[in-house]
Amino acid sequence: SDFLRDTYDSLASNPVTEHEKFVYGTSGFRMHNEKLDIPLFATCLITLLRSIYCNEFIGIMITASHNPPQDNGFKTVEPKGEMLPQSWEKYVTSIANSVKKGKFDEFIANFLNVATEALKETTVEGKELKIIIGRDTRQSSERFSSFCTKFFNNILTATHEKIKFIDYGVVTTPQLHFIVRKHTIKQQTDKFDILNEYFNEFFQPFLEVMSNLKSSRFKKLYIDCANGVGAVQLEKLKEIYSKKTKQIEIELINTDYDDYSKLNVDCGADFVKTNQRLPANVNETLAMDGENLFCSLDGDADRIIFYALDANANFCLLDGDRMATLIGEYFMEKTPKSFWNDLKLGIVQTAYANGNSTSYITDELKLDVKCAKTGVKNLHHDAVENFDVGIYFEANGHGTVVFNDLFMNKLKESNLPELSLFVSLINQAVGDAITDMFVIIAILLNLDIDAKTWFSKYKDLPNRLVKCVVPDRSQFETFDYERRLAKPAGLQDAINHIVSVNNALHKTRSFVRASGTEDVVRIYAESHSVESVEVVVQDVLKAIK
Ligand code: NG1
Ligand code: ZN
Repeated sequence: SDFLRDTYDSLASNPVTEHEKFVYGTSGFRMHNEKLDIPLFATCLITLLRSIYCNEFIGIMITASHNPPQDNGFKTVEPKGEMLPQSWEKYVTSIANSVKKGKFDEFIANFLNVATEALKETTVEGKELKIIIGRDTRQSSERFSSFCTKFFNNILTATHEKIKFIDYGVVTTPQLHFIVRKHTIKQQTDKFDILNEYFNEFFQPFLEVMSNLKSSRFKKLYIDCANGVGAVQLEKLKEIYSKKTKQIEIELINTDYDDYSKLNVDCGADFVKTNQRLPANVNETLAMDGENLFCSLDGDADRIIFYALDANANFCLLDGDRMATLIGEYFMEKTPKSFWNDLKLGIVQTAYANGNSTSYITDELKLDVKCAKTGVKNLHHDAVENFDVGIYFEANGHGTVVFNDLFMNKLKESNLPELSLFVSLINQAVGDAITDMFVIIAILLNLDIDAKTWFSKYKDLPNRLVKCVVPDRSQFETFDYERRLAKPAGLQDAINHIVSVNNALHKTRSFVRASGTEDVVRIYAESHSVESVEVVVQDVLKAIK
């Protein structure tokens, strides 16, 4: 059609992306917003194909999560709320890289090839295309969202195909996953009232948890919204919350999403985890007071980090490892041992999990622990595969819990009302900062512990995560869940040597892997002392260069 041709020509002649190589990675496309027009075009096209293939709603989320304000990105969402299957990533990558000036015919030929391969075993006729979009609060998100609207409306007029296109506007990433799944499960084609749906599912049980409490050790909950979409949604929830309960007062901080330049700047989950310090606008004295509870969301509200200051104003980081172990402990606490006779409860982590959290899980909680490759879709998969109740978190605060029918049936048969209510707080589809927050607060209240007691369960090993720019990060190939390098030749031996000479207390670990989201390799090290960590990191850096 004319629309396709005109769009193609204008995209292909943009000098900014002339020599750019696009990759749809673990978190979709993600880069500076000025380079994203072609990736968006490719995302729309793959969404069309995927929607034909699945014959159900497919979602597009416009966000770059914790990245700086000028970045943006896109990822597609499957009918049941999962992410695009890995086997399709190469299709969308290939479409994006085939947009080249004066090569429209080649582009079309490539697209038809991709479509033929992707849609083999599928019939195209008679399918209604069903597409849902949502976006975060970034300045460029609105422009990208308008493009999607224009794109799908033009497909509609050009082909006279039946198309259902729903724009949910500014929503969190987990809300978009949730709503796509809702459309699929309920087979509904009309737009939902998202707040109402989400509220009924997760917020209602949380209010019930609160109303079952006789008293609360917390007076106030401070939520750092990273100046992003979390604030938009939590402002609405807060209004309902304050009418229903007086138990814990909620204060939202860093809510300035109208000032685009503030997103994720000096605040939010990624800032807190990386810098191990309080975000902007959190007062030190308040953070030392055990009657207050603090957490930070990231820019699209799929990650959360809790924290406190101890009596000496030392920072106590309560990250993904801490949430996973707390949830594991809670399940053990609230069930008789015999409950698990024919059920498996376990925790999935990545190589970035602190070694002492792993020891705590095996030695103290006596639970199974599995290591997965970086990226929540890998953790999610391994949790479902290995356990009846699988708790999974990346150290950076992204994760959730998944259950199978075996567990749900056993729970129904057992008389465990408190655990049943707790289970209904969990968003199984995807890691969700807002529902994870409900989950953690419910546990702390029910176990009657404050953040510092939670922090004292085990001691993190000193650790560091650094980036290193290399000429070609694709030269770094890993195995053993990214804990060891197969290539470049010799580097793993060098790392082994560095670790072994610094391993007096048998706590030292270090590994190197290529980032999937940035053009760098990451070096992680942990050891019994800060000094030892520093030596290992510096020596590994030298070995790489
Ligand atoms: P990469 O850049 O591949 O290390 C980062 C995070 C992941 C995950 C993805 C997706 C670390 C060390 N890595 O991946 O945990 O969140 O981004 O956003 O935190
Ligand atoms: Zn995020």
